[in-house]
Amino acid sequence: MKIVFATNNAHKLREVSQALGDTFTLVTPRECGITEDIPENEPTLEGNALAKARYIRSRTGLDCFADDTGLEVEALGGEPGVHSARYATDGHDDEANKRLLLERLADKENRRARFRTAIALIDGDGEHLFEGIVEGRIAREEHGADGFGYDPLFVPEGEERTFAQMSAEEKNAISHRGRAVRLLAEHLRGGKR
Ligand code: ITT
Repeated sequence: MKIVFATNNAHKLREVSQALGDTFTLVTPRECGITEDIPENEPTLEGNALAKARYIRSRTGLDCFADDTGLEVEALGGEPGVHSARYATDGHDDEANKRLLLERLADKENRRARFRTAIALIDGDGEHLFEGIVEGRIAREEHGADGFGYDPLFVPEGEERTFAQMSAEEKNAISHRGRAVRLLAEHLRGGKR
């Protein structure tokens, strides 16, 4: 089954392909000839995921889905949330984002945080949303070299290691994205297309 995954993030693509398994062949926007940045200016993760999927649907007419993810930190009132990619700068500067997060939490005892992923799918039946959440905390310093983005700072509940210290399989088994993708896969396998 071929489906377009509306992302320019190679790490996400790897995680999602692994979680979906061999039944699905994921095609990227680039492989469909779409090279421009896909707009994501909505105030919510769900809104951005839908906007990305709608953009690809209108350009290709193909079944497609998009993922928008945010890190929601309790002591920061849910920030960076939907602004996670552009927290410190206008670009996707992971190092600056992690530095700013540690700075803002420097005097905070409450380190509770969660990752939340919204996946929007557009298929023959219309639009569908799937959500995945993992609770955890922000470490005092970075640990590990795997994963991407904020992974070196995020310790999921019940663990001592950050996501960046886990294998891709371990992260997918408990992560926000892994959870949302399993709901997506269930829907797709249910033949509701
Ligand atoms: P798209 O092309 O799919 O939009 P993106 O990198 O812009 O890719 P998001 O807007 O969803 O993706 O990501 C928001 C931010 O959260 C960005 O800084 C990512 O590095 C970070 N992020 C997303 N998923 C993550 C994960 O599983 N672990 C750690 N950081 C993550």
